[in-house]
This record gives sequence, structure tokens and C-alpha cells, in this order.
Amino acid sequence: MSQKMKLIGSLTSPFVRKVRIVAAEKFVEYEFVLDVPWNDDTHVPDFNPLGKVPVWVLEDGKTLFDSRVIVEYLENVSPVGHLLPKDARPRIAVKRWEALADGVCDAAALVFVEKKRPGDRQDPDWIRRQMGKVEAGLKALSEELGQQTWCTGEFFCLADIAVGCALGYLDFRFPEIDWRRKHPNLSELYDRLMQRPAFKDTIPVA
Ligand SMILES: N[C@@H](CCC(=O)N[C@@H](CS)C(=O)NCC(=O)O)C(=O)O
Repeated sequence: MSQKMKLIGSLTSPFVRKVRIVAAEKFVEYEFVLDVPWNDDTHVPDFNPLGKVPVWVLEDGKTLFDSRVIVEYLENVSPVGHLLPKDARPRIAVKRWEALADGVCDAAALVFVEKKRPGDRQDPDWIRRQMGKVEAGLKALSEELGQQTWCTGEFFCLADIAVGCALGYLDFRFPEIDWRRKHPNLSELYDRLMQRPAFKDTIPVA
């Protein structure tokens, strides 16, 4: 029997936020199922063997993960609000932006988890290594954005959503990282993105 599509995720994950924003921009309807994969009572592993969110559940109960697969599916399923170019070359360029932004989130999330461990079990070298990736990723994003309005130039697309989710995640988990002062063009981009209801409605909350 056919069921409404579902998105399983938390309200803090930048990857879940990316999927929520893409679905909103493309007017795809779904039911949001709140599940924090770190909680003891999580059901996420029943839907994704990797135990990670986001997970998208299709009408026939089949599941999609990870966020990059889900957003590609949403792009194909809804004809409105194109977020990925059709042609291979510009499409790959957008996916590269997404990989870079997601990579910043991966490194930042690893630091967040490491810092939750008791002080004597934290590895400062590991934290420094991951923070180096966050800093280098931000620098590359800023350099590649330059003075353009949107990441790939004139048009808003998935690249902007992915970068916005990374910046919003840093604001949320690492307010001490002063990326706005170091990279004013990223700050302007985030302010521009926050004008959109899909961004405003998905600000991370603990
Ligand atoms: N590459 C994955 C990353 C997903 C991910 O790392 N999700 C985190 C939340 S931000 C998670 O579920 N972590 C739980 C775990 O690692 O056990 C994607 O794009 O969906």
C-alpha cells in the first residue's frame, strides 16, 4: 500500500536541513519524523544500516540515503524550482560545491562529537586536524564565491543551499568561529539565504 513520503531526521543536522530546504524549495510534500540517531531509543538503524540521518522513505517503504542521494531524487521527482543543472559539466560543478560544504559539516560534526567526550579522552591532534579542514573549507568556499551573488553566479541552486547549511551549522555549534569577519562574502551570502522562508524555517534548534 502507498504511504506518504517521510523524512527521518533531527533538527540539528545540517544534512537534514539541506534536504528540508530542497524539499521546501521544490514544494515536495512529506511527513517529518523526528529521530535523533544518538539517542538510545532511535529507530534510524531500522531504516539506514549506517545509523545516520537524513533518511527519506518513499511511498512504497523503500529508503534513500544519504543527503546527496536524497536531494538528487527530489530534483528529479519535482519539476519546479530547478536546483541542479541538466548538463553534465555545470551539474558536476554544483555537486563539487555540495561536497565541499558537506565536508566542512563532516569535519565540524566530528569535532563536536569529540568535544562531548570527557576531557581526558579527547584527542587534541584529532580536533586540530578536523578544525584545519573546517578553516580550509571555509577559505575555499569564500575564494570560489568571490563577489558573485550566488555560488555558481547568477542563479540560486543546490550549491547555495549546501553552503548555507554548513554556515548555519557552524553558527549553531561553533559560535566562537568568527567566519563572518574572516569571510564577509560568505556572511553576505548567508544573510541573503536567510531571506528565504525555507532557510528561516529550518534554523537548527537543540
Ligand atoms: N554523508 C551523510 C552524513 C550524514 C551524517 O553524518 N549525519 C549525522 C547527523 S549530522 C548522523 O546521523 N550521525 C549519527 C552517527 O554518525 O552515528 C549525508 O550527507 O547524509
